[in-house]
Amino acid sequence: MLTPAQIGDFKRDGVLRLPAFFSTDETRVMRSRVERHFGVPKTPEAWRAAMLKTKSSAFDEAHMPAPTSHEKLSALFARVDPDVRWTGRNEVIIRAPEPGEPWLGARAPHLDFPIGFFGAGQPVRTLVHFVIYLGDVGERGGAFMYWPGSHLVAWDHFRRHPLDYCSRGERGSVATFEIIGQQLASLPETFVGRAGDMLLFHSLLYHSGSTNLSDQPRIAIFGRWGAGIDPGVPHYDFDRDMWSYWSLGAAASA
Ligand SMILES: O=C(O)CCC(=O)C(=O)O
Repeated sequence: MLTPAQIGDFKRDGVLRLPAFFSTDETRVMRSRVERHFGVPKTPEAWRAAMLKTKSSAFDEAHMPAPTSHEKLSALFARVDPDVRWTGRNEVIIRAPEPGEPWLGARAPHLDFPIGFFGAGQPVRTLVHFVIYLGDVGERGGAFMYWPGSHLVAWDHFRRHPLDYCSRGERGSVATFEIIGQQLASLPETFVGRAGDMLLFHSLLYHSGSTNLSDQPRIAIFGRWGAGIDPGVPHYDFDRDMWSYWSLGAAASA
């Protein structure tokens, strides 16, 4: 399920596109559940109003595919790393339709720190994140944007400034994201895709949501997954080789 070429791409770019990973039927069911959660809005205005009234975070995680329960996704994650007992969270993220508004591109480039979102649960050394589209997403339709190779730049930054990871020192996250952003040589790429497509991305990838100028909501499921760690154990020792925390594809080559 993961070829050596895919593993090489993932290590270099920090992303792996998996078109049509979820079937049309499965995707349709997930999407209609999300739409029902928001009261089945029919227009861009109705979507924007529904999103002010209804929290995405209240959408039941049991209705989202997880590496701990969804057969095909579990098999994929076992290929990524057979030694990890996958721990993490999923959430629905919608980018409301704003037709007629100016194009603002990447809205808030950042990388995900495993704090807050995981609540008071077990700390997680996040490894693999994903975006699953529950509808077709075109250019300027609220696509996920990312900087290929930025996970390597971020690792190098945290090697020199380990306290910046999860903002444990003096620098706040916004300043850290700005400094990392200035070091990036690549331009952002846009994840244009179809319903059912999934993009796996390294947990240190620099990324952003973008403006949705279409008349449809961009509905996606985001997952942030990794290895549970004991409280007090550092997420990473950035002096190590970043891939020493992975046995990426070990099962594939076994
Ligand atoms: O909605 C998106 O495309 C991006 C969301 C995001 O960057 C995040 O939640 O970390």
